[in-house]
Amino acid sequence: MTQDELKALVGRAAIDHVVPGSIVGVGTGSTVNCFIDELAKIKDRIAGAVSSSVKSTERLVAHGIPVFDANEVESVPVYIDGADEIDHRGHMIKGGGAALTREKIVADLAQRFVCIADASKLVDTLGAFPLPVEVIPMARAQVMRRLAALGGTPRLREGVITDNGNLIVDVSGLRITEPLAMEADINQWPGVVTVGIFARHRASLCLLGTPEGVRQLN
Ligand code: ABF
Repeated sequence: MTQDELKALVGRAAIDHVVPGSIVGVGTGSTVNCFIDELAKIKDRIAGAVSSSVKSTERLVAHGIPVFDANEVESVPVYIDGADEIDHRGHMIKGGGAALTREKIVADLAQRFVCIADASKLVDTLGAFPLPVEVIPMARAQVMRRLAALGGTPRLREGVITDNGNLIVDVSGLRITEPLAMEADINQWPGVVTVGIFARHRASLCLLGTPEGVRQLN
């Protein structure tokens, strides 16, 4: 099966985790786009969605799915989102789609986080994928110096401004053996909006698309 076929497979499988009548938390990326297209087929059985990006909002609206502002809901039963990497404990690197801040906001509203990913995303240790960090423009140089001091190679993601008007720095060369600690450390640097380590908001369940079918990791 191609990677796109694996994404479609898990996009379909995630529908089983949607609570009827609820507002669904919806992530960002090509795998989530498969989920959104499947969600459209049952849109009469849900109240709507809370979205993690302008791109996902546009796709949801195009399907006629009501999109609620995050401030209109106290919580959602489930958040469905992809990942750039996920380890065996559900810790993730996210942000390849530059939506990490709103993704973490919606994940924080959710009772459960169901990650949907093709098998290529499963790793033993996070870090092969360059870690995205959303930063306030004024702090870019200082945050890059701090990331280099951690042993990484930071690079500004050229030509990208996030939905929140900020910059993205991608850090390669990190081996993230303590994701919870590193997330907490980088998060509190002045100028960091969000670091793309999802350890505090790790996935409750991962639906992994493999040639043998959908493998559930939790
Ligand atoms: C999103 O899922 C991002 O955090 C991450 O970059 C992306 C993975 O994209 P794709 O599903 O297209 O591989 O939540």
